[in-house]
Amino acid sequence: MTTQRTLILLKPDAVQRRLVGEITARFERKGLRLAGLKLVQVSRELAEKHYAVHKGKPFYESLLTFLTSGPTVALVWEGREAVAVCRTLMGMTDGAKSPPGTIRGDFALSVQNNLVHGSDSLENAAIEIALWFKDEELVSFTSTDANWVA
Ligand code: DAT
Ligand code: MG
Repeated sequence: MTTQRTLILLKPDAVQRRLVGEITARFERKGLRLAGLKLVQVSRELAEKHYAVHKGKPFYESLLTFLTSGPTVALVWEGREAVAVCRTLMGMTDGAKSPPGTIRGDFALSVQNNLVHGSDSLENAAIEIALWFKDEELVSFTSTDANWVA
């Protein structure tokens, strides 16, 4: 069993559209364990670091403007194969192409305003968690249903 941690962001459109509870519930119901949670007004500096891999792309500036346009909820989820599991729950980047049942498939139509970010590899998850959270902001605990969820 590979227990992993991954970073999820509920981006400013999710907060503005009051979808924080709905989206968080999907990760919770899957059986993932919450290890970190906070509301952040993202600075330009943090947005640049977070999306450094996209620097130079045509949508880069617009993406930074979007991520800094309002509060973002940052979460760390923990559990078996958490990185891939979260990406599956999110769906594809383009909301219009994302299948129903996924977060983006159910609630997003846009490519940019697609509600959620999720780390795309275990390596990037570690880098992103360190970028968004201090060690002391993360909590490890045994959930009471651990034997049932695996
Ligand atoms: P994902 O968020 O699915 O990992 P990504 O890492 O390729 O997607 O891109 C980061 C974000 O940038 C994505 O959530 C939305 C935006 N984006 C990606 N491709 C885009 C495009 N062609 N036009 C506008 N925004 C785009
Ligand atoms: Mg990505």
